[in-house]
Amino acid sequence: MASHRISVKLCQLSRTCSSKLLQSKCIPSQKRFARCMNSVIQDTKKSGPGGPDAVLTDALKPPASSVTDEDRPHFPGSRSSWTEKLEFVEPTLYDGVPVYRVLNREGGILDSTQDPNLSEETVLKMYHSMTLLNTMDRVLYDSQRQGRISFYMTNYGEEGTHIGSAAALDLKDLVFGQYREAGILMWREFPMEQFMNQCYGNSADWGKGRQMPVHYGSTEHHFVTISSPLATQMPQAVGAAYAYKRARNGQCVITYFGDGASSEGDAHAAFNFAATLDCPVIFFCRNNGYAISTPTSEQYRGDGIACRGPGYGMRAIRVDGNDVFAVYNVTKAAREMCLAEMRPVLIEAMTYRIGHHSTSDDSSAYRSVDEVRYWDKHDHPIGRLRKYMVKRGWWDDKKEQAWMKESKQMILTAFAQAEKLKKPPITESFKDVYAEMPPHIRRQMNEVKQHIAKYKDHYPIENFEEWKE
Ligand SMILES: Cc1ncc(C[n+]2csc(CCOP(=O)(O)OP(=O)(O)O)c2C)c(N)n1
Ligand SMILES: [Mg+2]
Repeated sequence: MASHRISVKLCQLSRTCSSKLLQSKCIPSQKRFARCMNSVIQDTKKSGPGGPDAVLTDALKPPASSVTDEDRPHFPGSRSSWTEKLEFVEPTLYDGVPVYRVLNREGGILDSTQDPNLSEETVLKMYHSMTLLNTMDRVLYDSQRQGRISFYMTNYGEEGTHIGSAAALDLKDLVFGQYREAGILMWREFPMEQFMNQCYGNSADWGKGRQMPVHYGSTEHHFVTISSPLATQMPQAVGAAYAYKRARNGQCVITYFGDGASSEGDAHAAFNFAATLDCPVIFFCRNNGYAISTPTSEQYRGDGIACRGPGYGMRAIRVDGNDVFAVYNVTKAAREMCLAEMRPVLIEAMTYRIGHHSTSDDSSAYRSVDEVRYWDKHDHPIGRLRKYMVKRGWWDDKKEQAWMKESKQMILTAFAQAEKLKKPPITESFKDVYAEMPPHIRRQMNEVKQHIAKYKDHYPIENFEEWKE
């Protein structure tokens, strides 16, 4: 429950601060409020997230105040006090939500109370999943460059956010991803052949070749099919969480989204619906510094995404996304809170997108090679976990070499098989929207069939399976 306490504590910061100020019967000047907030953050740092915790206890208590209910404003929904000072709330009120971490850059545990104490088997699975994802990205990225698939998006640098969160969830928790979360599926053992089949859009693809590459989906893996329009998955996730709450099925919903997606109207609607309807949903923001070429400095003026949580009446936490154990701890705690209290939680995982946005992008046009190199060489989630494992005697160079060879082979075998398969029959694109095909869709399908039959020399029909009917 240590991880539970850190989240509760961090997200009660502003309430604690207000309660401290109320206790001293003062109306906060911004400076005083900022000082108070900083002292709370310092207390938090000192006592440690799981340590003895006066701040947390105070925060959870209603503020002891001589102000009676009669003295307070009675506006509907109001929970504040009166002031006779004309003061605007400054956006720079406090230093910012701190970044929770467990591992240092050398793979050492900073505070033993925060060590999730995962078994060797689990840590190995984490490492295998992160590196497999990394190797798969290299193979598929290169295959796009060679013209074998149409498009690809790598996950470089964000492996810690995927695997740390996936490992903390129950396998049946429902995932609504954005598009850069293949690691969740990797953890859930989505078959390697399926990754390949989907990117090739071949006849063995569970999505029947109807989606762009990387738009995976699997009912069996409780992973809703990716759709490209940003943030549309977020209100959908809230709706699913509301249904889960009503069904009392003991599962929660998680939705992933980027720093860019968080500016979409859908993100705000999702936050507010989740908070007001008390939905068991985890909002997991991968803040990787960029939305294609737009840096976060142009994306928002506030303190990132985490600070929006209290604005919507939602708990929030910021975590080092390159620290797989820290991500694991916060997601586990968020899941427990979601289900125990039927409330949403917002996680902002700080990370860095090492690759280009997609194969349609060239990031050298808007960021320096040195910036990218820093994250690749000095603060990489995989390197950090490897150092931890080496320290424990669980990993060494020999094992690394053997695993790299084995995993690359596994990927290349699946890749070669996928490439051999034909595309699904063209008629598949007209099916599965309606249980029974309506006449207008059937008419369109027949027109396409006649067109292709007439102009077959102009189409690579040999790459497609023949339609049956
Ligand atoms: C509604 C909508 N607007 C614009 C786009 C084009 N687009 C695709 S990805 C992207 C950037 C998203 O950035 P972010 O959410 O930070 O995710 P990241 O790519 O960094 O993982 C944009 C603008 C889109 N897909 N949908
Ligand atoms: Mg981004």
